[in-house]
Amino acid sequence: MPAPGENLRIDSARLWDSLMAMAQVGPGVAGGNNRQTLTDADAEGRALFQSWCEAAGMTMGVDAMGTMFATRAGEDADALPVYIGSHLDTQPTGGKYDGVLGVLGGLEVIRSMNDLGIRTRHPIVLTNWANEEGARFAPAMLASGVFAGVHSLDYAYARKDLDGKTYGEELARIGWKGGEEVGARKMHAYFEYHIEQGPILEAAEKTIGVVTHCQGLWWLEFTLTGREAHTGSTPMDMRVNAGLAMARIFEMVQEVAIKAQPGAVGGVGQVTFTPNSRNVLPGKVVFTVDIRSPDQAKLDAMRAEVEARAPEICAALGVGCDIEPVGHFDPVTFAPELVARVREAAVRLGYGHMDIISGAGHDACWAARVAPTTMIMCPCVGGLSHNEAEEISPEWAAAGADVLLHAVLETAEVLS
Ligand code: HGY
Ligand code: MN
Ligand code: MN
Repeated sequence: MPAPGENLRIDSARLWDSLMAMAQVGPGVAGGNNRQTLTDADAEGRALFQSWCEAAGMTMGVDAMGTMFATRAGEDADALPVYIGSHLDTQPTGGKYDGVLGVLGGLEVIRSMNDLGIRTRHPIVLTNWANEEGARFAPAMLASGVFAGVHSLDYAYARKDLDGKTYGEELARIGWKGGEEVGARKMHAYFEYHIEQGPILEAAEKTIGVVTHCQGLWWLEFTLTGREAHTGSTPMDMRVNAGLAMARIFEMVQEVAIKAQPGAVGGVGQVTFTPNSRNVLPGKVVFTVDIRSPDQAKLDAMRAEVEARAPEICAALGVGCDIEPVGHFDPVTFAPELVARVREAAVRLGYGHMDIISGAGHDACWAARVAPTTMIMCPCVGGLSHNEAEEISPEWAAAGADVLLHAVLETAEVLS
């Protein structure tokens, strides 16, 4: 299969225009986006994406988790499709590019193929995975996890947001509960293009990240039980202070992650106090510890230490401690033959590149369980992501989409 010519490139201006148009849907309060999964803003973004796919001559399928699959026909209808995917849902204070660049970069690949009249043997399917972020309904990568057989559909439908609404109810409410069986689709290969969400590529002045692996993750949900009491009139030696236990556990998680350097992270992004009143000691504190490492043994050891030490911290304060794993995947190794194809495309196109391990989790982590999978990354300014100030350059956006175009064409087998 001859490689595409080095001059074969996407339309950078059209890609950037699409990114800016999608950024208008579910705007944040500081220039980013709040297009959380299964909200009305998500529904609006889905409709816009579908209109663009249909204008590009694609046909849309939707599965029972709400994941969208837009198909560009191949010449051999029996050939398994080459999938391109990522996600349009965002964090509450998300950026304009996390996930969106991969979906709209894939759309630009299709648009460029249409402009050039390129025919491929394999069909190509562009995917918008539902609920990648896990911000509203934990865990992250929920829909791709059901697709890969990691979660059941019933488990996913029952996941609740902080208001007690379930995934299944909200999916039906926005009208995006599709009829396709989740996971029935088979893939020839899967490519995901994504911003790095970290500082490595920008610091190394490399335009393309050739993603060889993704670090593993545990999300451990803690429920601490104290005793509600007056913050003013309750003597210090009479307190059953779940908030203090939480603080000591945060400090311990930080210590465990620092001790596990290099190649480990640990922290907490979400806490809820009950009753969450300024002058009432919390009766209940719920938070999720997020620990990650590309090293399996290190990841398991961090989890074991956190789960051993937290109950001791709580016992010393008379606080109840319940720990429930609510998210997990082991470190992922992407398909070497696809990784090599991405690297060769970057060289052919003249883009500075380096091998990189993904710090963030992606739907590709679950796709890798069911098909040869790899990722392409571009830098982001200051390594900042999951922040409304997330920023990339049009040149970075286009470079990764060029590499995606080449890797997808080589894999889908160009006929003309
Ligand atoms: O949590 C993650 O790594 C991804 O942003 N869902
Ligand atoms: Mn993402
Ligand atoms: Mn994200």
